[in-house]
Amino acid sequence: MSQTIELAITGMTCDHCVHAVTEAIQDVPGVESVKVDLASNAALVTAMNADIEKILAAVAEEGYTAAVK
Ligand SMILES: [Cu+2]
Repeated sequence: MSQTIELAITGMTCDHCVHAVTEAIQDVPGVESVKVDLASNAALVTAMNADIEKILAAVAEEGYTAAVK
């Protein structure tokens, strides 16, 4: 079943960052949707059997830090 994961993202400063984080998370297998919000430094991810560690690693690869809220 699909789950909703709330992430706190640190390091984002502009829309480019939002785009980079969105793309990185979207590429993780199982991820269905991503909504990244710059103002609250948060990401709402809907995923089906996705590996959360992989989502966190994908964000880290882009140079940002993600943590499950
Ligand atoms: Cu930026």
